[in-house]
Amino acid sequence: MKSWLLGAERGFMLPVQASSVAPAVDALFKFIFWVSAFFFLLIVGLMLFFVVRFRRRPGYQKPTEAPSHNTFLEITWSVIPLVLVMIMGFWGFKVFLDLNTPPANAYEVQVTGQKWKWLFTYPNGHVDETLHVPVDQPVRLVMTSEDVIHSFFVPAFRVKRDVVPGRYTKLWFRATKVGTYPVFCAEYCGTGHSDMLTTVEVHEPGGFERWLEAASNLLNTLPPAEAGRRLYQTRGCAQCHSVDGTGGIGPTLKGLYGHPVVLRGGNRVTADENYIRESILEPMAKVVAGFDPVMPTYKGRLKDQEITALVAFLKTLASEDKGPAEQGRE
Ligand code: HEC
Ligand SMILES: [Cu+2]
Repeated sequence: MKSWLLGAERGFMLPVQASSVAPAVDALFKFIFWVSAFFFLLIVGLMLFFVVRFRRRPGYQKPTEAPSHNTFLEITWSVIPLVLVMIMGFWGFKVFLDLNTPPANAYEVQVTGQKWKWLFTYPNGHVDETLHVPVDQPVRLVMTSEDVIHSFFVPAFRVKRDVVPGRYTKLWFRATKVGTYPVFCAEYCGTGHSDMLTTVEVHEPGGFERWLEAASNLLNTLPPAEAGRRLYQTRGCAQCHSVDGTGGIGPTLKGLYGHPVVLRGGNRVTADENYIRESILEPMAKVVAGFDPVMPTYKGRLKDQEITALVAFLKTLASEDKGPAEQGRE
């Protein structure tokens, strides 16, 4: 299990409070919890006590008839719960409004949910699989899904919202503590649902801008093969393709470059630069034998320079020894 799931950054009972709304959500939660616990113990405790105390015993005498009602008692047990429920209602409404009213100057990040990962698109076009945000600045997420309903949940921020195909849902928060916190999908969305984990990285002042600058200039600051490795990790390839010879939804990329590939229908091609480029842009054009044509096209989603970097990365994996899962390859 990842260290941030078990690490020191945990509160007692609830996760650490890392956003501006977290204390208010927790206070309300604790109020409702302890009121419920108190009345549960009071009612169940009295019930058990009366069952034992007034059980039928030898020498049982028929009790005198009970009064049909008691106005004072009835008003008391109606007004006290009414007041408590109204407190919960008004308090809840106030917190609800805070949770749903982003400040006007919020920094906006687009979120895409898809089976089974999150993609975060920053205003400058950079796409990442982890969410990075500056500390102490309101951030507004505009979220949508490519396939089924997902739910974006950051326990440390106490925010959660459904991410729905064909429409935008919004959510905002202001992170108050620098650190790394888990992000979950909280809506069962298929086999890979439990893998739909990522993190939100809260940067110290200035750190966010530095990170965005470096991450966006990946291709200019790193050697192509290294940039390709990053792209392989951040653009979803790793979800389906291993680089160590093990199997997956797609063929392993280990030992692919420069080797012959058997296609569906029996044809053979050599995996050169053009074949790899075509596989990324038009996955349906040549489907590898033994695999389903489920790879999404990256046309319009990867720049030429990025594809070149990916090819450079695949070249570094062109080893001679083949793993057991290198189906359709000789
Ligand atoms: C949803 C799963 C999925 C994702 C994501 C995905 N692929 Fe694929 N990929 C496949 C499958 C399945 C095949 C085999 C069927 C086919 O050829 O279309 C494949 C085939 C390929 C091939 C040809 C492999 C061979 O052995 O001939 C290459 C190269 C490739 N993918 C690269 C990539 C790269 C690079 C990315 C990320 C930018 C990526 N894929 C993302 C599923 C995926
Ligand atoms: Cu999901």
